[in-house]
Amino acid sequence: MAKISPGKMRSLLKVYFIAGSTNCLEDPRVVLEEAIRGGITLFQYREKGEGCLDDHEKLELGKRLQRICRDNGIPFIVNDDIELALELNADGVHIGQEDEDASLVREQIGDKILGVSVHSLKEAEKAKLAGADYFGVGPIFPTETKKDTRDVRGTALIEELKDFEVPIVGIGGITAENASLVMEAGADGVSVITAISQADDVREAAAKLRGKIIHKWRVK
Ligand code: TZP
Ligand code: MG
Repeated sequence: MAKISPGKMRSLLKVYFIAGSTNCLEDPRVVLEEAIRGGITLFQYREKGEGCLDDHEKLELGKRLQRICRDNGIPFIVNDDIELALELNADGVHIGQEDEDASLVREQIGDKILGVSVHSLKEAEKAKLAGADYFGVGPIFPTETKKDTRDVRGTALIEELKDFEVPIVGIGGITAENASLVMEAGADGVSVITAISQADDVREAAAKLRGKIIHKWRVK
């Protein structure tokens, strides 16, 4: 697989759904299927938080969610766990600043998609040099999902990173109501956990978010 082009990456980032078993109100497989029906463009398997699955169970759920993504043409990204990503032959990996060094991860994953969370211009420069395919920027708005986040920064960093030529996705407290602010600041897409995984109607929530994005920023 050749390295993803920035244009293709930008189109995949539009409605980026992130979830693991602890985020979902029902079977994560059902949630993912419904989210796909609603029009998500990319999925990240993030098995974290109190009561999350480990080892074999984490691998098994990953396989099942990856199968659903494959059957529906949605690329499957693994959060943090490089070993799991390689074992599953996932489409990519997303890492934070507390995880392994991005250059080392790039060496291990070859041409797979590499997403890196950045919180400053300096971190962004380093991630770009390491070969990041996209930046995750956040938390944009307050979030209950991740307790150890950096300070809420609004869209300021997205605006600063606009001319970096690396696709950008916003994260943290994003909903259908505030997604336009993230896009207007210059992001290529929005990534959400709660807005989709905890919705009464997952499909409708994903479709509503997609509707806000493609209203102005058409998915290619
Ligand atoms: N990184 C920064 S904020 C966040 C992560 C993983 C959580 C986003 O979750 P939500 O529920 O969409 O606010
Ligand atoms: Mg991490």
